[in-house]
Amino acid sequence: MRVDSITLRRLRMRLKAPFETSFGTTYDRPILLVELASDGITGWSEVTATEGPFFNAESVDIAALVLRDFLVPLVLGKTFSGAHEVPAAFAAVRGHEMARAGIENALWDVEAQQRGQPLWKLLGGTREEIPCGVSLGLQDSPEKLLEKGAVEIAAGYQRIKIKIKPGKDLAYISAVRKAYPDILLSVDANSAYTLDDLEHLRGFDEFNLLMMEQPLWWDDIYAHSKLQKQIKTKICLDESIPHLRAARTAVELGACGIVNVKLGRVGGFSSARDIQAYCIGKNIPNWCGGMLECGIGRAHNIAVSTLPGYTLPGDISASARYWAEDVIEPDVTVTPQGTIRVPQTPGLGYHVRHDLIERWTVEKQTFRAP
Ligand code: OSB
Ligand code: MG
Repeated sequence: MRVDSITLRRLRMRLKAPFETSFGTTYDRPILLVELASDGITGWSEVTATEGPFFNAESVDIAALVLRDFLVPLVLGKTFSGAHEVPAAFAAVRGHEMARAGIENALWDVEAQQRGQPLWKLLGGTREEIPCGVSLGLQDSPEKLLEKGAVEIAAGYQRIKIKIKPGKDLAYISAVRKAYPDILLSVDANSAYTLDDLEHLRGFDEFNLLMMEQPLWWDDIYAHSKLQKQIKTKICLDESIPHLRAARTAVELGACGIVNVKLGRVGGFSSARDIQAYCIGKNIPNWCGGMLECGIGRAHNIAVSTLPGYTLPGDISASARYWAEDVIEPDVTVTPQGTIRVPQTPGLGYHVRHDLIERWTVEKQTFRAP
């Protein structure tokens, strides 16, 4: 596969409802898409960076710059025998995982189309139906949270995750647990606590949570290992795991019992597969996290969730929970049993709506190989 051209597109998509985490509220999701042409085939991917460097050190603007000045020149005009060769081409660049994933994942889409295979099969996926959960943003009151939760439970979702932060935790967790004694329930703090909160966090143990996601500093695996030894609830790391080396450090230090894999955060499908292969050998369950993706990122998330070891419901929910209209066809839909059936057509498995993407594009830059 020769990389003939790469187009970076900026879109602005309005979320149906604002999404609040401990690091901020998103109203409009800035979307950065990569359109990669190779041998007459177009592959798509989504750069999952957020508007500012608050989830990780990346942002859509920083990612676009790193792509334009450093990553695109490293692959443009080059020939790859498989998308798995892309990480080696980026070896000199440190960090910027979401930007890297943008190119690598688009080439995976090209490769799958070229081989006439669904992307999930090419990756080595084994599951044709994946379990789904929802992530509920911070709400104004426990009652409001219960209202939101009821809708999702009725829709069949298999796990509810609630965002928490100091002052918006115990009352919310206990309200949901009381209303639903048996559901899979987890919490995500996005690094809102410190080790000084140990006693408080230990109080979560009584709610039989599936996991507590990223309670402490985004870059501090050691602190999580200290916390994990003193609480019963399993810690799941999200922000702290940008690559396999971090996953290995976390597991060996006993910093978590579960690892969330986000395709962008770990730098793409190759790294996600490495982490999955390592975790399965250590009996550490994986699941796929979300970054409020549009249909393209969502389709990639579905593909990675078919890998062995993705035994827990992911944060992959229906397009319609986020968007009035999505950029793929058909929309991602969830069965009444809270699953997504994986597509069977080559590549992404969804039709990319070029017309809509073109209409919503606010900025576009194409780089062509000579
Ligand atoms: O920590 O999982 C997270 C959204 C933006 C940034 C970080 C996170 C999230 C979510 C949303 O929880 C997951 C989704 O896409 O539904
Ligand atoms: Mg998280």
